Formats: sequence, structure tokens, C-alpha cells
Amino acid sequence: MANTPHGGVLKDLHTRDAPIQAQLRDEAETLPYISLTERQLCDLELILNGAFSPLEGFLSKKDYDSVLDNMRLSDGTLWTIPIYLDLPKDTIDQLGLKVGSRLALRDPRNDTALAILYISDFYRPDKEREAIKLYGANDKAHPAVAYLWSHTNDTYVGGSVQAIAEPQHYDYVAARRSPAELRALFKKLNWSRVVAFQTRNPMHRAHRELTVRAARSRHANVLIQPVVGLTKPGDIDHFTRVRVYQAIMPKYPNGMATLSLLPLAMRMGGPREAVWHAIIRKNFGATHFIVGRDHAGPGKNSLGVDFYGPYEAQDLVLKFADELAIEVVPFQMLTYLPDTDEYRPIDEVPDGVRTLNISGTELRRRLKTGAPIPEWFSYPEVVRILREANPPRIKQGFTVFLTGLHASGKDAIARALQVSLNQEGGRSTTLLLGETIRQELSSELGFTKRERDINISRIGFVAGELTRAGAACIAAPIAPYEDARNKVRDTVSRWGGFYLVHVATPLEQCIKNDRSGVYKRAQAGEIKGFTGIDDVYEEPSNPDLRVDPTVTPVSQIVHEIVLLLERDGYIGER
Ligand code: PPS
Repeated sequence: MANTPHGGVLKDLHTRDAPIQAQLRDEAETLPYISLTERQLCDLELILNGAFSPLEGFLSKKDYDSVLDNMRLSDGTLWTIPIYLDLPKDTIDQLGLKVGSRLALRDPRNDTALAILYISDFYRPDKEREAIKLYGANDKAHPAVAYLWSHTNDTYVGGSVQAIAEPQHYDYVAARRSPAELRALFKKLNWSRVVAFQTRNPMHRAHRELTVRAARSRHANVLIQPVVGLTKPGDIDHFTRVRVYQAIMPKYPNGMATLSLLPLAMRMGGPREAVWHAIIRKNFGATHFIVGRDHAGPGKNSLGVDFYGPYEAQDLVLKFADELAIEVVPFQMLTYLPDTDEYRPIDEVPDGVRTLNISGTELRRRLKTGAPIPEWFSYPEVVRILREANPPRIKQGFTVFLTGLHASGKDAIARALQVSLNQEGGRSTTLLLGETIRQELSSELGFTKRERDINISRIGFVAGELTRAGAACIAAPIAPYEDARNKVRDTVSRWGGFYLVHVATPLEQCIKNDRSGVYKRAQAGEIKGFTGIDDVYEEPSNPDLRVDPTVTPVSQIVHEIVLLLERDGYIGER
């Protein structure tokens, strides 16, 4: 038998409202509406399918205060993370929303009406109090506190919801299961004891060992239920992680474990979040829940100290053990013992026995550099998926951005570099000469500062996309403004390498080089605002390379750039 839902009844609002769904859908077309934020969408999905039982909507002020102060809803039910609908005051005024109004809640991705909210109250939160009560500190190093100040609107709206539709997903659809579906599966499989495992990270051998140990100790089956909603900024994307989970499932004995994805928006709230996770797993029917070291931990605060103690989350969940009615399976970190080729909880390792570990940071380093990841740590299938998603530098894209005056020789360098990179092979190389971009992408633009900024930003966008796709991009516009060049660096660096090369040919030489006569026309006042004549060129303050083709031959300049790329691992031995 699956575990009893929190509060006694599974609040599956889809089932409850199925008889009036068509009516609600018609009504939604006549109502004021809002498009949900990503976090609100995650929250609503889990309210509607009962994963947040006993909630039937967004918290009223009374419940919100009670959750903040006592970790309970106002009726006394244990509940640790407040689920509210935050809206801008302007939207509330524009839509004319009042207590008693009905508001359609739409999916931002496809505009579908998912639910109707019956508004019970509006309230303005004290964000500082919320941060301190919920997360222990008003410190923006905490991702949820940062989110509270930068993304959360100032008015919270409470009220119950009625279900119209489930949010449509297009990825890993078969692996997403609602509480009702998972409960039905447990029944079909005859699983009466299920230990749930929460994760927002890729799984390796240690995780497989940990879950099997938990199953063995509780005579249970295993539910791997990773979060695919919102996790900690900087985490590995859920597409990669789900492929990893799918690769690890065959490592369990047949029939022992199942994988189901959870579209939860995590808050990284440590102890409070661990209790919330336990409640959610109970609603999905799990009877046991693994809580490890630093569960849902946000990392370090602005003073460099961990927000929560390593076992604070375990302690809080254990404190509420009876009330939660889901058995917590506390876990120490597992570590590898090479001499006996086994994993053991760190507190069970006899003195003097050798252990091995690869930290998250070390793993990321090895993925980045292509350094080996041993089989004792992870499965080759998992490593292959992670490597695909984190290609080493040699397979990543990069952009070489040449900036300089007209006729400085940057086009000749760009062309020669393209040939040299084609000779190197391994990537397709794209040339974005100033002139080409002006014809193909920016033909309607002139040369005011604003128009030049737009032009450079377009180049940045294209260079970023090419870099992301693993190509080599060589751009050679004048790009006279430091600020615009820095923005390109920011855009491209998100995806791969970026090198700013200042082609610092003296103006007199550029004028000599110029066979099209534009400098002469600019000097004669026939062209206005010409860079170097009557318009500014801001010299790059910190280029990766500064070159002057009047003193260094193009072949040597290309070689200097190649040396930079080789130094950083973008080219070289494959
Ligand atoms: S910018 O500032 O980066 O947007 O300029 P860019 O797109 O690279 O300029 C491309 C070519 O436009 C010609 N041109 C001018 N350049 C500077 N100032 C003015 N007012 C101007 N009017 C036309 C210039 O010949 C640039 O050529 P290249 O060969 O690309 O340097």
C-alpha cells in the first residue's frame, strides 16, 4: 500500500474538477488572466496534481504567516515552505482584481489556461522577515533570497484554484508521473515499501550504492525522483541529468527501482526544504525518504560560511518524524575503499583504511579538461553522457574578435586566420567581416553610436550562437566602443572562448592603406562621423592581444593568435 497523503487525502484537483472542466475552460476565456512565471508554473503543476497536498491553492496571509512563524499551516498541519502567487501591484490594478475575483492562470509557454484562481486575499510581504524566517539570513548569496529580491513581485495573492489542464511537457514525457500515476504503479508492481531518493545532480556509483543500501536496510523498493523543475543556478541542465538517470537505471537489479521526474521549483532551503521534500514524497506514495548530508543546501553565505550545518536538515526531518509519517532514512556520505573495491558510509570506515573521493569541483575540472574519470567513481555510460554535454576545450567553439580602424588590416588578418584554422580542421570557421555584416544583417543601420551598438550586438549574438554550436568565429568590425565590445565578450564567453585582438595600426597608415578613398572624403567633410577622423575609437584597455601589421607580418600575427588558442586548449592534439 502506498503511504497516506499528507493531511489524509490526495488533493488531486484534476480528478476533483474533471466534471466541470469544460465549463471552467469556457469561463477562463472570459476572465482576466496572468501568465505564470517559471517558478509559479512549477508550483501550480504540483498544487493541481496533489503533490502539495493538503494545499488546494496559494497561501492566504494567515497561512503564510503561520508557515513562516511555526512551519505549519494555520490549521496546524506541518508545512515548511510557503507557496504564494506573487504579482506586481500594477497588474492587480490594471486587471481590476479584488477579493472574490476569479483569475485565469495561463502557461507562459503556450498560453493555455491551466487553472482558475478564486482570490481570497492580497498581502504585501516583509521580504526581510521572509528571508530570515525561511532561509535563516537576509543574504543574497542564498539563491532563494536573491530570487526573492530580484524576481519576486511585491504583492502576494492567496486563494483556491480549480484545475483546467495539466501543463504540457515535451521532454521525457513518459518519465513524468503524477502522485496518482505513481501510486497506481506501486499498486500494480505490488510495492508496499518504497524508499524515495531526491537529487538535483548527476548520479554516480556512490548514489546507486546508497539507494541500494537504503532499500536493503528497509526491505523496500527504490524510487529515484530527481528534480527537473528549477534547481540551484549553475546546476547541470535537467536534459543531461535525465539521460544520466536513464543510463543508471539498468544498474539496479531488475524490478528493484523506478525513475520518475519531479517538476519542483527548489528553494535550496536546507532543513525546511528537507521537510517539504519528505511531505511531497509522502504524497507520491513513498513510505521512506533518504535524507543525506547537507540536503538541499545552498552552499556558502557571503562570509564564506555554510548557510546550514551538514546534518541540520536530517535533524529537522527526524524531529518531525512521527508527524510526517514517512520514515526518514538518514545517510552519511559514502566513500570508496580502493583496497576492497567497495563503497561505505564515511563513519563506518575503519581507521587507517585508504579512501578515495572525487568532489563535484574536481569532477567538473576533469570534464572540462578531458582528464580521465575512473570506473570506481562512475559508470562509463554516465561519463559518456556528461562528456557529451561538457565537451573539452578542443571540441568547444570560440570567437576571435578583431577590432580596429577601417583599413587597419583586420580583414586580411581575419582571412589569413580563417585559412589557418581550416588547415587545422575539426571545426567549421565563419568569417564575419564588418562589410559583410553591414550588407547581410545591418543594412538599415547608419553610424550613430546607437546604430553601431546595435550592429555590434548583432555580431555578438551571431558569434555567441556559432560558439555555442562549437564553431570557430572570426569577427572583424571596427567596434569603436569598449562597452559594446565587453558585452560581446560576456555573450560569447557563456558558450566558449573569446579573444579580443586590437589591430592597432596607426591612423596615418590606415589612411595610406585605404584605396577606397573614404578617409579622404571624411577629411573633406563629405562623410560625417567617420571613425578616426571626426568620430571616436576607444582603444581596448585590456585586449588579449595587441598587434600592429605595420611592424609584424600577418603570418606572425596569425601565429600569435594560434598560440593563444593552443595555450587554452582550443586547438592542438585531438
Ligand atoms: S561599426 O562601428 O563597428 O559598426 O562599423 P563597421 O560596421 O565595422 O563598419 C563597416 C564599414 O563601414 C564603412 N563606413 C564607416 N566606418 C566608420 N565610420 C563611418 N561613419 C562609416 N561610414 C561607412 C567603413 O568603410 C567600414 O569598413 P571596414 O572595412 O569594415 O573597416
